[in-house]
Amino acid sequence: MSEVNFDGLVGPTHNYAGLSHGNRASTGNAGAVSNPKRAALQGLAKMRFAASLGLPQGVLPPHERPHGPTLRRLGFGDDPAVAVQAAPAAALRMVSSAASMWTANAATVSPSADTVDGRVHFTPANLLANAHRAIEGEQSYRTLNTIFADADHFAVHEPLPATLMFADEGAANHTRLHWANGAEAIELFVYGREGAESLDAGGSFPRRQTREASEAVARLHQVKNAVFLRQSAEAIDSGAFHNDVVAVGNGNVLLYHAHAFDEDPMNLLPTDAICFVPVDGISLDDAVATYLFNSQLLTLHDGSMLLLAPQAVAEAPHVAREVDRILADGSNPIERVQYLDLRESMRNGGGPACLRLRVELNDAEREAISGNVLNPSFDALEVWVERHYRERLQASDLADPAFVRETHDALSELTDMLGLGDLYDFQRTSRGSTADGE
Ligand code: SUG
Repeated sequence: MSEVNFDGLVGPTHNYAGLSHGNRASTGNAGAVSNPKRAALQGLAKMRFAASLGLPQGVLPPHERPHGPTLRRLGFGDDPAVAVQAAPAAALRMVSSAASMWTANAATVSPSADTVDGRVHFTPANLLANAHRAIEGEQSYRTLNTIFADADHFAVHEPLPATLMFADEGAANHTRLHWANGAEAIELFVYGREGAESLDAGGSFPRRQTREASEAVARLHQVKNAVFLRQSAEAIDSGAFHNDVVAVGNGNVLLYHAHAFDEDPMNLLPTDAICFVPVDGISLDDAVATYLFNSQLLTLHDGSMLLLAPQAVAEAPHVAREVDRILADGSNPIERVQYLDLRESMRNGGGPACLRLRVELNDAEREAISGNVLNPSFDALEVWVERHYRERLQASDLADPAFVRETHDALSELTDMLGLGDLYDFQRTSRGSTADGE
């Protein structure tokens, strides 16, 4: 089995709308002018770097934005290019967000080695805590069903019921730890509140994921070995709206801020098998400001691990020193760090690890993938971005019908390039099929 990272392509509508209460970067950059082209190219550079290490790299297409189905359901009519002129600014921001780029929130994935029926299971996240993200589940379900269509190998479940009791944020709150050459594994499900608690559970910021949602996903996936752990209130109130802002696991290594969890993970996970790397040399505020723990932890071919970290870590000397300490510490396999500039998308509060959905696959499963999404041509994708993306985008542009047509043209060309057929609602309706196509 090997891990394939499916990175989300940053969509052409990438903008700073300040939509995520509790996500400090998102609210702090509200109203700034964005550069979608640069954001997409920075994301592609990350994919290229991972591929240059000899690691399999996949890509997931952005969602249709503005989201035609939501505009239609809200009474703005069938044609998104007309609807954007009638929709008020707040509705437009909601249906135009490019947040689907953060594919760590697209779904939770359990590899076949972990599941009773021996299939890879996917549950698209319902992302209920934020209106602009709650519209993603439907498209994520369709996209994953298109790519992982082979029912002998894959099971794509529907998103959990759309109630706050089952609010689910996907793989950002899920880590698979494994050892003994993959023969032993635990899936760690992290949640922020009990379903019966209010969204902020008496704290400052929303607790996006419920224990009930995590348990339902583990049940649906028939996970043989699942552990449930609550995020600390302190971490969420410092701006760690997802656990992957304060912890990252890979192989048998769990790297985490010492105050990430409500309970010491050493109490719940096998201490003889897992290499715990708690970090208490930096504050939660520093962790959130630099996104150190939102690094990707990658296993290289020699078995050592590389931390693919945001540039902001390198620029904060005391945080970078903490990284040097981790690298120098011979009791963990993390040996290298690579800093990458993902600033454009990070200004919305999503770092390197948010941009990727990890799917561990064996050879037969890899063969069973549909579409040209695995190891695509990064050259061709860059050319596509250069041709279609704007370098400046601000709120008023979202109401421009020409911009809607521009994004549709870009997305149609992309689905052709990736061999994904009519993936989007606007493609299905314009070709005369029903909204759901089936
Ligand atoms: O859900 N930001 C995303 C960032 C998601 C990061 N993902 C992980 N940690 N895995 C969010 O808060 C901001 C959109 C805006 O403000 O325009 C936003 O949706």
